[in-house]
Amino acid sequence: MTSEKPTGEPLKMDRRDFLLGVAGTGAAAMAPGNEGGKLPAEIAAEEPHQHGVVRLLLPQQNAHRNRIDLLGLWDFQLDPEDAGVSAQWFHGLPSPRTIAVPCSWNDLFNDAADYLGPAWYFREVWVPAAWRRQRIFLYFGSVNYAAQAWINGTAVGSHLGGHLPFAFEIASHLAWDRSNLISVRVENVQTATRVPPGGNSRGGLGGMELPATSYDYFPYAGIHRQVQLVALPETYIEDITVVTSIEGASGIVNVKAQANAEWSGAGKVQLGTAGSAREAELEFRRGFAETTMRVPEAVFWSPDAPHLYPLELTLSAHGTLLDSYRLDIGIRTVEARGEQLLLNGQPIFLKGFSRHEDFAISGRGLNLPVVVRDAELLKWVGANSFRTSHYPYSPECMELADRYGFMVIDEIPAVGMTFSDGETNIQKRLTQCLRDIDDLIARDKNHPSVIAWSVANEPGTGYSPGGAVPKAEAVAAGTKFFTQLLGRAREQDGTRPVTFTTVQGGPLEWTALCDIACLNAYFGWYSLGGRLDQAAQAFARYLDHVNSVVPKPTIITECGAGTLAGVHDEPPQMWTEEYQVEFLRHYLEVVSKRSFMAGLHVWNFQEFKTPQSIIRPAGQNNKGVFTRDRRPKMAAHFLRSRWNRSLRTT
Ligand code: GCB
Repeated sequence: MTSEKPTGEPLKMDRRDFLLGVAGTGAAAMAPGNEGGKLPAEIAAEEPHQHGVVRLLLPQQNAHRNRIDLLGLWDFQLDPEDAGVSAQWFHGLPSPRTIAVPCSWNDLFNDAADYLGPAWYFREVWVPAAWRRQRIFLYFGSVNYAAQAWINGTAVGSHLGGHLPFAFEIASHLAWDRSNLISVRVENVQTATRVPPGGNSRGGLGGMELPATSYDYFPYAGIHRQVQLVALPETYIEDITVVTSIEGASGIVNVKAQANAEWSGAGKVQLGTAGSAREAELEFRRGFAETTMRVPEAVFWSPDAPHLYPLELTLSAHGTLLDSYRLDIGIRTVEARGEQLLLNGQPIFLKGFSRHEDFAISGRGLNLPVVVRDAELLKWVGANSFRTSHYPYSPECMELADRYGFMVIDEIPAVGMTFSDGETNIQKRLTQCLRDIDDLIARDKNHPSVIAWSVANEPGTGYSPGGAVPKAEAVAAGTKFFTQLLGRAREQDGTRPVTFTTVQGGPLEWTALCDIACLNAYFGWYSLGGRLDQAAQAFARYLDHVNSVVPKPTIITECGAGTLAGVHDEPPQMWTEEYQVEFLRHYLEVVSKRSFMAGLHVWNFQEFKTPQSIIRPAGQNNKGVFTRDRRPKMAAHFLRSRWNRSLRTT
């Protein structure tokens, strides 16, 4: 067992330590999750490359842009022998069954429950003749993890990494007099150099979990979000960046726009609704234009008043509109200053959850009713914030956060980063993380709800006594890694704080590189279980220690206790609903007494699926305050009574 010392030493007896203690390391490569179909050796050895990827603005439909949703029923086939490419399955699948898109495949088919190897999606689509002179793209909102696409048998591109959008340009491969065949090969093989890494140098989870991962959520695989054919005009808006500031009662809105092909010409920005709209002219030179607008007596975006202004950007030539794009923007500022987090210049306290995109049957697939229900429940319970642990959430979820007024810590899928398995692996993960942060910021930078970027969850040194890499070396490798990754986030967006969430007792050298200290804490669960008074004292010492080393605004980004819904006891025992309430009561008490605390996110909003193991009953992490089907436990009522009191109240 670990001891509680107010130092930088590891304090958390987490499930990794627990399992490693039982099972030792090194079993992950042989783990059952990697057997669900012989894994192609080349995937394990050499990561396929990403090619042909185009970044688009979130597709929308208007007089100049069009899209065809490809959601629905597709043909589907597992490819455990990885025979599909050589057998040319991109022309048609030999013995398909039917799958829903979007959806994870794991909860649909009994024989695919733990399968993460290659699988094929296939369907036909007609492209309207009216699109002939347009730029045409095949767009995916998220495919987990590696995707390769073919149109009519021709490879059009490949992409690595789940949870973020990508597109391939396809017009030259399309047929106009017949239907087109789309096929997509998807796999989510767990390897040490992916993000998140699978069975990695740390031994993953000791090979005792099914499927073997190095993280505590189910590695759902499949086409998880929108798939669309997108038609854009020859000259189109490639990117828009909106940055807002405040001067007295006025909002200042800076708009930067990018047109494709270094286009030069005229454009316009319209801000606000008809009647009260303001306009500014844009002059594009070599594809770039910028303007700044003032909104007197602006309504600033905040959780209490999440006011959005419609912004429309247009391109035109000789009086003819070429393209337009519409965004809803919020005017607000966010800043980490001293030990406070400021929204519109006022100290703010985040109340809410770290979450998961997770639901029975649809898995990690976009499930719009659940997206809406979750926003409603967050409001009901009095939350004003959440973190997109442990990966970017759907664009629809982010849109709702803008509308409902949730302040979001937006995170890339960098869970389980370690620094003891050699420079080559570390560099490969860094390459993927840099790509992820670029793509995340490109996708979400115009959401007023996003108040911080998180570049990782719970990185660890990966050090083990007797291992090849001394601890100091691993810490130094992590420092180098996070200096680069946080630096990249700041380079892409200088207007939001950047951070990552630190594992209890993790190296504070790394936390010091962040603008906000984000801490995950499990005193009273993984250590000092059942002894909540001692746990609260240890937690308080830990917070004060971190603050003495990193005197910055501090947020508890995770704290929670496993809880079986409907199980009660007095006095509270671990796993009972009473214990979860008392656990949270103790944490709120400690946090409320510290002025440097800028928020608390409970782990987790809802119960979620995770690999099967001896510490996760029925393959589920039970720390949810709501059950997996979103029914409140006692703790949800407790939080509601605390959080609805006032914004500042913890
Ligand atoms: C953590 C992880 C999260 C786990 C949680 C737990 O620190 O960030 O992914 O699910 O602990 O319940 O152990």
